[in-house]
Amino acid sequence: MNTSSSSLTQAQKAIQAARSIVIFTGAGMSAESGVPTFRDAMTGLWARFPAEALATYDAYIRDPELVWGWYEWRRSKILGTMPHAGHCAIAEFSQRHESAVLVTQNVDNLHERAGSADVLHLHGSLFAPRCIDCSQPGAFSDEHPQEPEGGRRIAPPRCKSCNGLLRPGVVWFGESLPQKEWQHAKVAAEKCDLMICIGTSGLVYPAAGLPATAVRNGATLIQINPDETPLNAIAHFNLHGSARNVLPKLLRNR
Ligand code: BV8
Ligand code: ZN
Repeated sequence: MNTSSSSLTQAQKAIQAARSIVIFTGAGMSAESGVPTFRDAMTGLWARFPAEALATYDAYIRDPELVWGWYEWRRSKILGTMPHAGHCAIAEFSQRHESAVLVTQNVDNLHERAGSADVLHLHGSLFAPRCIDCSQPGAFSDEHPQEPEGGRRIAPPRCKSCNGLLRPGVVWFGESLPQKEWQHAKVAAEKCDLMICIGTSGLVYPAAGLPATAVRNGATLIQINPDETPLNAIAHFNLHGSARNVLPKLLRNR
């Protein structure tokens, strides 16, 4: 980890002094569990599409089998992985700091499987399919689909109430974020005195605006990311390392 021990110590002191903490995670949080990030190249059946082009309502309506197959491939990859030490460090920290708010852009369930509760999913979840017509929640037939690495086209299941197609329970580009989760996350960012931002490229709005909201309202911002992002300019601490390596050191006994 190329994080200077002094910046790590200073960041630990800032956490110790904080009274209201928000933890904000992006796809880089799940990378070391083997879940591809949105920046990673698309593979197999979807290699010719940028993720942003597939993660839309129009793409789904145009080719439901291609898009449902992509989400089932992603769901199968997530079910085949485990949360890593960084997810566990966040879960243990939240148990010691009940007022800490965990906000994620991720659609996987790794925070929950590490023991975090009340996770605010701003971009929905792969594990909550619903009917595209009547919004009735759907259920998966098999808990762990074994999808081939290159993926395959899959006909989406049908709604039990109106026979409409099921859609993934995620927020697609061009769709609004879930109001309750978004309002809660926005107020938490406005009111916190420290935000820890892990594994996000800071490119997808409105979620990507949360760190700036926190800083504008006087909070200290700690960023954990091996790469530079637009957040480097506003973070008080840029810990250039990975989620799995940095989080256990940063949050240990804090
Ligand atoms: C909205 C679910 C408006 C789906 C996702 C045209 C029309 C409409 C809207 C727009 C438009 N143009 C722009 C917009 C706004 C748009 C947007 O921001 N687009 C971007 C591309 C510019 N936003 C939206 O559309 C949002 N809705 O604006 O609605 C509206 C208002 C009113 C009424 C109607 C509409 C909805 C955005 C949500 C999209 N859905 N996910 C799915 O998963 O398939 S977002 C998706 O991309 C992911 O969930 C993820 O959140 C995001 C990618 O961001 P990151 O999480 O940051 O991940 P990324 O891969 O980018 O970066 C990973 C980072 O981790 C990197 O920095 C890397 O260095 C780091 N890393 C890597 N390894 C590690 C690590 N860090 C730590 N440790 C490691 N080991
Ligand atoms: Zn229906």
